[in-house]
This record gives sequence, structure tokens and C-alpha cells, in this order.
Amino acid sequence: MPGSNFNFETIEFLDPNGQLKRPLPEALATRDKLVELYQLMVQTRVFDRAAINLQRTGAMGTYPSCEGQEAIGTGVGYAMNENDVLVPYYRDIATQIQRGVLLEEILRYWGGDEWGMHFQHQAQDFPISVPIATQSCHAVGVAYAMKYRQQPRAVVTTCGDGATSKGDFYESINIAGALALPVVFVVNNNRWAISVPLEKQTAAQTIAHKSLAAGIDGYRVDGNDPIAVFQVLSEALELARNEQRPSLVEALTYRLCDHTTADDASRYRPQQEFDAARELEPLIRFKAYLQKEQQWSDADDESIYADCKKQVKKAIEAYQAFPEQPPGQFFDYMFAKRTADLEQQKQEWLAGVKRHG
Ligand SMILES: Cc1ncc(C[n+]2csc(CCOP(=O)(O)OP(=O)(O)O)c2C)c(N)n1
Ligand SMILES: [Mg+2]
Repeated sequence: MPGSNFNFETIEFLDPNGQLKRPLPEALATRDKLVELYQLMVQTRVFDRAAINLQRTGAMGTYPSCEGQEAIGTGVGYAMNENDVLVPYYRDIATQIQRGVLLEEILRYWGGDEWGMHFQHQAQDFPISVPIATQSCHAVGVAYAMKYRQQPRAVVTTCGDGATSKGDFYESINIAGALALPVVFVVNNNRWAISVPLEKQTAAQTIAHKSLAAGIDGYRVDGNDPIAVFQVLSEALELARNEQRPSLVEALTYRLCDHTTADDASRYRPQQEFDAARELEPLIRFKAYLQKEQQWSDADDESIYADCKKQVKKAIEAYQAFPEQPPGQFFDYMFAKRTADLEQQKQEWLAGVKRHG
């Protein structure tokens, strides 16, 4: 088969038992940094569980969990410079919290209030993209602006495996290559796009192979290993910032959750596949590594979980204290001034709300 003799090696540092297979990257070679990576993953997991509970009890709308995928956002965020720009999708909590986004802002957004994406402490990153792959195009625009202004900065944009089938994605990697733009496309390959498995999504040998047609660098990384993700992203970002070399990073992981709280994956996902993926997940592996190599105790572990739970509790209280948005306000911010069309839609929508009580 054409192209099938081109292999992308999967870059790994930690094996599933938490054994380090190669020397730590210099930037992570202290216990504090490693503990920080673990804390970010635990924080994300604890937040994620709490968010699902809020949805289940009617205190929040639909929510897309990132369970099992925490290592990607953790490594990506750790590798970014403050003045890089993140153009995220909806499973990037671990990155967003490192960028200064507040947990209560994320809850606010999924609670139906768009102001949740108007980050208090992060003015340059983009809001979460729920439309699939549209953010790839925005990322390319931001990268073009950086290049035009001759700034040594880069854009990171993320999407799922399913998103890489869309025209937006192909057009974006193509133009990034053609114009040599400082952008890194990170693909969270969690093997499912709602109920569509990867096998049905593409005939490409791997997602990383899609970089070949665009003429950009391609990497495959173990997405359950935050050290490997950090290292690959650091290298890719360096090349993007300093040499305008764009890249596509395929991070291999698994969606250890329903697609969103509106989904029931047990209707289409083989239980065996799920059970096998559970064995490979990032938190278990990283804890095993810390225990073996970094004198990590059960008491240390309990204290990190207790601390994260406290922070999440505070975020929930802050979320619940936000004043409710007046109905229909979301029509008001599309443009500086509401157009006649939008005004009509708003009035129809408000009348509908009234009709349905
Ligand atoms: C343009 C567009 N089409 C369809 C949808 C409905 N939709 C939401 S998530 C999803 C699948 C995405 O799968 P993938 O890209 O693998 O990301 P994952 O959710 O698995 O992280 C689809 C089709 C959407 N949000 N936007
Ligand atoms: Mg997916």
C-alpha cells in the first residue's frame, strides 16, 4: 500500500507499569515538577467527577468528561509559554487550568452561560470550540498574525480523532504547511467519535500520517504519559516559534467515559476494550512511578486528593454564586450591535420560552 512503509514511532517515557524507559527530560528532572504534573492530572480528574455530578443533579447542562485523557492536557499546558496561544476544544481542562482559566468559569460555560468563556485571567486564549474542527481554521489565522508580526510565539490547537476527517482540519494543516505557520495541531486520539470507532473513521494508517500530505512534521506520542506529551510538545513548539515549522501531534489515549453526559457508551462500546484501556490510564501509571522512584507515600497521595477536592468545592460554590444570566442574553454579544435578524430571533425565542413556561 502506498505510504504504508512510513512509520511514526510512538514516543513513550513511562510504560503502563510506571517504569521509566528513558532518562527524564531535563526540564522535568525534579521531584517538585513531577509532583506538579501529577497534581494537575488529579485536579482534572476530581473536577471532572464533580462536574458530572452537577449535571446529574440538574445543577449544570451537558458536560463532556475528559476521564482517561488528563495526561494530554497536562503535558501540553506544561510545554506552552505564557505568550503562546491555546485554541482548544472541549476536553482540554488540564491545559486550561494551567493557562489561568478558573474552574468556576468552565462550570459556568457548561451551565449555559457564555460568560464562562470570558476568562478573567486569560485574555489571549480562545474559548472552547464545540463545533468540530472549526477551531483548526482559527488557529491558523492566529499563527498567521504571529508570523506577520514576526513574534517568536506559537499556537496550540487541539481536536479529536473524528475531527481530523473534516475539511476544516485538512484545509488548516495544508495552509499551515504552505505558509510555514507557527502552529501545533494536537489530536486527542481517544479512539471514538461519539459512537464511530477509529477503524471506521479513516483508512489512514495513523492520524500522524495525515501530516505527510500537508508537508508538516508529524509525531505520535503515548497520550497517557504526560512526560512524553510534554517532551514532544516542547520540541514541536520550539520549532514552531523559532523556525515557523508547523506540526501535527497524534496523542494516543482512550475515552474512559461516555462521549458526554447525554451519551450512553455501553450501547456501542465493547466492554473488553474499555477494561483493557482502563489498565493503561495515566493516573494509575504516574502514581506507580512516583511510588517507585520518588518516595511517594499513601499519605502524600491522600493529601493531594484532599487539596484538589477543596479547590473544586470552592469552584462549585463560586459557580453557584454567579448571578443567573437573563434569558436570551446570548443573542446580544454576537455583534457589537444586535442586527435586525438577531433581534427578531431573540423576540421569537423569548416568546417561545414564555409559551413553554
Ligand atoms: C460541526 C459539527 N458537527 C457535528 C457535531 C456533533 N459532534 C459533537 S462531538 C462529535 C464527535 C467528535 O469526535 P472526536 O473528534 O473524536 O472528539 P472526541 O469527542 O472523541 O474527543 C460530533 C460529531 C459538532 N459538534 N460539530
Ligand atoms: Mg475521539
